[in-house]
Amino acid sequence: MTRMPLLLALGLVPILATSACNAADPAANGAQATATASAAADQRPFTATEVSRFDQPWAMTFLPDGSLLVTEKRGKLQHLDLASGQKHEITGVPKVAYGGQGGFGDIILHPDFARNHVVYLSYAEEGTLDTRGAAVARATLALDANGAGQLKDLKVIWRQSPKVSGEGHYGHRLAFGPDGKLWISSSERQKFDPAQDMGGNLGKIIRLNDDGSLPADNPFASQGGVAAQVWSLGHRNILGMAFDANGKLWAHEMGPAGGDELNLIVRGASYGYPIVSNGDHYDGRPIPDHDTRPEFAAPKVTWTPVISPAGFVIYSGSLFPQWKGSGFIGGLSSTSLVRVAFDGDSAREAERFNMGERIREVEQGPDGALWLLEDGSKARLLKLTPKA
Ligand SMILES: [Ca+2]
Ligand SMILES: [Ca+2]
Repeated sequence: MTRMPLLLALGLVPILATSACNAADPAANGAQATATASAAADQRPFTATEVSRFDQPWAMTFLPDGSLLVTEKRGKLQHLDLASGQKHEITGVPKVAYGGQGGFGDIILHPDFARNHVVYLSYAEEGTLDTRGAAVARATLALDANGAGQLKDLKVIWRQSPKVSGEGHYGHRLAFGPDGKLWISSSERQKFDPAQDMGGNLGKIIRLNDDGSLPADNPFASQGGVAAQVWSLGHRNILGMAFDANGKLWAHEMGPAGGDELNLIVRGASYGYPIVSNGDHYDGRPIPDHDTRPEFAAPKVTWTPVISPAGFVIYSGSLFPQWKGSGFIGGLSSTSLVRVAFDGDSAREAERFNMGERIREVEQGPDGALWLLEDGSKARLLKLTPKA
């Protein structure tokens, strides 16, 4: 049986996303919103087709042959051949500390993967005395002819320091920059002050050489210790980083109660947390807003109510030519896909699509389609293509 009739028999495809009102756009509020909603079905620019399902997927990346690697939070790495629909588990993965927000995290390819087959993966790692921390490993991916395979020569090249209690805010998003360096988001583990403490690497964006060694030109290299890994500080929980066509790094982060952020990441800058945030603590205690402390880099976009950003691509394909250069952010609590438009060093939310489910991960496929992973068990892998 081919894949499509099976899916049709299950009544699973295709599903259509609806355009949602942009809360930041006054024109979309009130009576006008009702008229907009009825017209929305005709204005949806894409069709979303279910391709597969995963158990608590967290991240995905495309291989040069067009197949897909997907991490699942409980600790599995899946390889999906999109042509045949065959799914195989990759063995040789590290043991993950599954629980809360922790488990298997990101997976990305070395820039020279086609030649060296090197992948990078992040995960929550158990420590001593009920502590945990994010870890990043590199390994060689050895695929069999049938699409199964294993990770070989796995080596941990970075760890969060210190390991602390709790199961939140690991961050551990990975990206390669146009500089050939490995970039890691290291969130603050819900411990607040470590984001400003250069004696640890929590609440920072980290920049390493591809083998995990320290670049000599990092902004705090002369301080030594873990500070030498740090590119920027004062971050809360970063679940998405992307480089634009000009080589600028953009990262979003979850605010506390309010104050989700999109930041342009500048060498050596502090982004203010937990001293300033446009949100407040969950227990109601206020946090001064960004504009009270101009010495901290202010967000380019801030969201209250929050979108809960997870996953991020800056689109460079041609299948959606109108979106070239736009950023796409998955929304967890907002169950949405958010399009961000950039203008030099500024950015704004340009569009928001209601997806009806929490969106965990966003990728661009080799043919320029947008791919989404929903969050949770039985989460769908969705392919977004232009509406015919
Ligand atoms: Ca990815
Ligand atoms: Ca901030």
